[in-house]
Amino acid sequence: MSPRTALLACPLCEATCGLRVTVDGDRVTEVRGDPDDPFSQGHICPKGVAIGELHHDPDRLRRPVEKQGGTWVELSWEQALDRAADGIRALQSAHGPDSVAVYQGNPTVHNLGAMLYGGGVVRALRTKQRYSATSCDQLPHQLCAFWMFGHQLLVPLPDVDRTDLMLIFGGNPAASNGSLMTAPGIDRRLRAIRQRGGRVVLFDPRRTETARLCDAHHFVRPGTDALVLAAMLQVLFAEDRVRIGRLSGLVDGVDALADAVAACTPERAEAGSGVPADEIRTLARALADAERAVVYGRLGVSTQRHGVLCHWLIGALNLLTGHLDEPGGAMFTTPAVDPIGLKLIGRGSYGRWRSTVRGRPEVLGELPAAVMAEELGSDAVRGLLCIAGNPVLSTPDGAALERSLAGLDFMVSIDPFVTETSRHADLILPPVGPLSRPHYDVVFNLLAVRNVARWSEPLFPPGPDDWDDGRILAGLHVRLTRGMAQVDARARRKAGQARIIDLALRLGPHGKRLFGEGLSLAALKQHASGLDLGPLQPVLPERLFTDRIDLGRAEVLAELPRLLAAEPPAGLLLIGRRHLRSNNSWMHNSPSLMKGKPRCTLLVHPDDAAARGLVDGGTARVRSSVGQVQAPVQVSDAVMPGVVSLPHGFGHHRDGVGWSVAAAHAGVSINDLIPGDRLDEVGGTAVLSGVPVEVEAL
Ligand SMILES: Nc1nc2c(c(=O)[nH]1)N[C@H]1C(S)=C(S)[C@@H](COP(=O)(O)OP(=O)(O)OC[C@H]3O[C@@H](n4cnc5c(=O)[nH]c(N)nc54)[C@H](O)[C@@H]3O)O[C@H]1N2
Ligand SMILES: Nc1nc2c(c(=O)[nH]1)N[C@H]1C(S)=C(S)[C@@H](COP(=O)(O)OP(=O)(O)OC[C@H]3O[C@@H](n4cnc5c(=O)[nH]c(N)nc54)[C@H](O)[C@@H]3O)O[C@H]1N2
Ligand code: SF4
Ligand SMILES: [Mo]
Repeated sequence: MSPRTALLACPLCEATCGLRVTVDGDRVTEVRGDPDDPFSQGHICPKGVAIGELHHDPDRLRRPVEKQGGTWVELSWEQALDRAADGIRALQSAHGPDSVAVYQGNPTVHNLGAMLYGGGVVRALRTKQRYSATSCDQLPHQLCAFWMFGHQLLVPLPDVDRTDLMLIFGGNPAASNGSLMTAPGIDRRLRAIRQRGGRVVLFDPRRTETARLCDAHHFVRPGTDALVLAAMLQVLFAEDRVRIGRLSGLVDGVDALADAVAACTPERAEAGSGVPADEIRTLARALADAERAVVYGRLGVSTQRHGVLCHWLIGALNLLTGHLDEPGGAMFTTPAVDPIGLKLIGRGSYGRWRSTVRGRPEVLGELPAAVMAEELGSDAVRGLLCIAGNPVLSTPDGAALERSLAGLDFMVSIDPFVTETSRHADLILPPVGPLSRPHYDVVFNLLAVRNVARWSEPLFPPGPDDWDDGRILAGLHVRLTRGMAQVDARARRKAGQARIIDLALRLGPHGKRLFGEGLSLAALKQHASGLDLGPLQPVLPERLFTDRIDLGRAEVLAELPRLLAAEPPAGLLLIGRRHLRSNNSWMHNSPSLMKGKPRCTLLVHPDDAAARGLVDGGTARVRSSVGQVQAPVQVSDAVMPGVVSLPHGFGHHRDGVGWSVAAAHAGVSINDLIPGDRLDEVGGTAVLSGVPVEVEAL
């Protein structure tokens, strides 16, 4: 057979690049960016290039396996799903629905089958023990969206392609490829801001890869961004520069916000954060004066003690300078498949139940991942269903979580690999590789900086025994709810996911409805490289789920006096970092991505290194309140004095892990240092950044 070329969207990160994949027989021989994709315009990163390696990875499980006497034994899908459902139901009938926990990891949102069928399984479990990567990630964005606009998915996105001034807090798009702004080729898009005479300013405790693309970079002490943001608002109020514009009739709570930030002058913010007061003042005025400007905050300001407060203040800055829902500002999508309209996820909720040990409130239908180790270690919880997650490496106090997992009565992982987490399971249900499933980005088209749509067919059609996440989850759902043969049948029909997307496209804002012009799956398939539906459009007030936008929410603003009163932490503060050639914990098994120097190193500022006798290439012991690790030292003035940095997602040395390449680059897990007791008091997000540590030379 001669080589063929296929077009598909990369499902590996939020950028959703179009790929052009060359295939010879059943092997991928080359992957390039698709130059005809109107959104990604040929952009590709090393992970996209390696997607064939991931798909063909010999360590990827091909069939379900069960642990029998310490070894993994293959089962048929029917046997495996029966045993999974029986095990879960047995625990729940003996100990109640909450005795089985569920954790959903990050790849679920990159996976059409998991998006369409995961919710049903979670609901069928009827458990309050629900967890996901959200509470180690974007929860503050969603909680602010829920409280400000009435729906957790109404997350404002920076209109990077039209803005003239962009302030970035705690994001490193040059490494992450952009997050909560699906914007393939983000480097080019940021450069374009400067080429059209605009400015990009970065706030980060590390001078990152993104700093090179910016006009200015400011070190900010970890966890103190809210001071800088509050001070910008203080300047706007003190200098009478608030101009809401078109939405002014809708906004409440402005006086309460003004009172809350009044004490936070730029000088006070400088003392706490290290960001110069003059610069805070200048940037606040520039935001107020610019016709097109936006403040954007990401993971570094989400996974910190004041994550919700940070995102609240960012939202307020965009709104009060007239840049919310305006071109070049913070905007919303009008997605062709609208998960809000489809009610794939509810509007949001808060405090409907509490965790059993610490009494932490449910937030957006989940308990914080930071309490998972203690909840799963308590008598209340006996079992776990883990869907596309590796919480042992990605949630706080991973070592404690491992002890809890080891003590469970029953555990099922839906995962293609034997990971640090799934090695504790009784059953592993492995979905097909990324090139054997259909794809539509239900989530990331909602979060994109343009309105776009793209459908991908499976490149290697799955065989009868190759199940994707949708089929696995539907099969489990049927067994958990007993009977309902028609649901089972739907799951088996290969066109199931395509049909749902077709209907969703027709019913969506660009849709054909039942007759007439507009989008359907057939129409979308005419655009093999994806369809551009134009720049973001203003959608407020129509898309609001509240009558008014209230900036004065008491439990959020009450955090400001606490922050102002807080003592600056002594000693070194630990932050994380991402690398272009990795993806959380699970892409360290690709030989081409792992080439080059070891990456799991501790970055230390030269002054801090000298004070501790640490030398470049030497080994350091890093100790926190919950654990210690040893890592090679990399002395670098790119980190702020007083700050050290270790990447997350490493620690593959654990026994029995099925990742042979990753095990050879094991590294250590930063989450063995991160305690579970530090949470954002409002949202419950884990504090992954700014953790106090001691570092000594070995
Ligand atoms: N200290 C620290 N901790 C962090 C972070 C940090 O910056 N610092 N980042 C946090 C963030 S942002 C996130 S999103 C979380 C991620 O947390 P998790 O989602 O728990 O972890 P991942 O490492 O993404 O692991 C994903 C798992 O899914 C499996 N997988 C991959 N593709 C598929 C698929 O298509 N289907 C199924 N069923 N399984 C699949 C992989 O093999 C892997 O085991 O980590 C968080 N943890
Ligand atoms: N290559 C690669 N790409 C990825 C991933 C990956 O693991 N590897 N993960 C994907 C996922 S799941 C996500 S959620 C996104 C995340 O996307 P980003 O948020 O862009 O990713 P990070 O690189 O973690 O950027 C966070 C930045 O915050 C900084 N920071 C830490 N603490 C603070 C603080 O207190 N204040 C401020 N201002 N900054 C702080 C860190 O130094 C870091 O540069 O990336 C996605 N893309
Ligand atoms: S940037 Fe993201 S979507 Fe694009 S090729 Fe890389 S991993 Fe895939
Ligand atoms: Mo994430």
